[in-house]
Amino acid sequence: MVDMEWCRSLPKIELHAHLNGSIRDSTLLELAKVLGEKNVIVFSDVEHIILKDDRSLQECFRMFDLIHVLATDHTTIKRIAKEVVEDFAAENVVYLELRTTPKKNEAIGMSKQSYMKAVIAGIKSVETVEVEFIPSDDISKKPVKTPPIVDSFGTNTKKMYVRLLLSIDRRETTAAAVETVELASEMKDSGVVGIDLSGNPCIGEWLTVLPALKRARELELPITLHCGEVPNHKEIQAMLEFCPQRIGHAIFLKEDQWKTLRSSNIPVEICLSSNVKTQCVPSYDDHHFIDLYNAKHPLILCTDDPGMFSTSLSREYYIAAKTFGLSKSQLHEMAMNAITYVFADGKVKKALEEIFEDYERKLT
Ligand code: 6MZ
Repeated sequence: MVDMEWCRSLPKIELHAHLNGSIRDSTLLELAKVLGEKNVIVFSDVEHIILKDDRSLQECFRMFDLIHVLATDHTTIKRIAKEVVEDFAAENVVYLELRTTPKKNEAIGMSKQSYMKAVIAGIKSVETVEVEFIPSDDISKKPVKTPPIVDSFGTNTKKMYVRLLLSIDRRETTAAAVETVELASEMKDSGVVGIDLSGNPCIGEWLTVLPALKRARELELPITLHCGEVPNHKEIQAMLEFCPQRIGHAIFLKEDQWKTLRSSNIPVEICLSSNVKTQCVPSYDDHHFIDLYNAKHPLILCTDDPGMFSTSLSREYYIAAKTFGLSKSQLHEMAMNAITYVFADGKVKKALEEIFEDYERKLT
């Protein structure tokens, strides 16, 4: 029988997780308390907002604005990047493609570059698992201080691959979006493997970001787009015609757009809890996951924002199993298939295949 413990023991690949959507509630509360003491915010006003579980899509974006106030400076960014990677490692995530929007804040001397430096410093300071971050020749030989996580199945997370996607926020200007793309290209040797387009889907225009996405393509940066989180059919059409390497969500597609998606074979990053909690999908039973799954369309189960939606990747696998009656071997196959869709190079894919083969050997 599939239970949470089994889902946790399964090696998993996370391809759609936003850094600032993955912060622990305890950390957010701690940061809010400090800002409350400095009279920057009123703690009692934000405490219940942080602890709220169900948020509409628009409430989520208001929450992100609050999170960006709480997690502003380099030290905090470093801390949250470390904690987020450790939390994914604790769920037996063996490859994490973490995405974040590089931020500029002149008042505190932050540039998009220095923001990313802080994120990387956080990833490199992880202590609970050996993190392979920069391509393997630079692999950190730092000893792991805390023993690796061992579960009752005898599997343990010894090593985790982490790569980064730089996100363009839909609020940004073309120039700011191009700046992010250029930065991503400069950082190809520092763990950046692609570009994401995200942000409030009710804000911004496709044509504003298109030049930046075309530039990313010129620079051979793989692209994933948040597509169809709201029923903007003109934009969904344009996104499908652009033919990115992956898309996230894919909720509000019209019949002919489903057909285009199906024939294009663009892999879909599926975020069950996010879609249901934001009420973009009425219930787990109604989720389009099962149509894509039955059609054997490439898909990857992801969390989106484990902090925001109080979930984990193990939990998303468990929800999929419970809702759609998937067996252990189906979940294992789905987790392993994700290797094909990672943006990292062939060497990493090979290493991931070995991790899954090793896991299978231990089971038999
Ligand atoms: C669209 C989302 C999102 O980049 O500051 N983000 N964009 N749809 C979603 N579904 C719920 N969840 C998160 O992480 C937070 C940012 O990620 C994007 C938003 O732009 C949000 O501000 P970073 O690390």
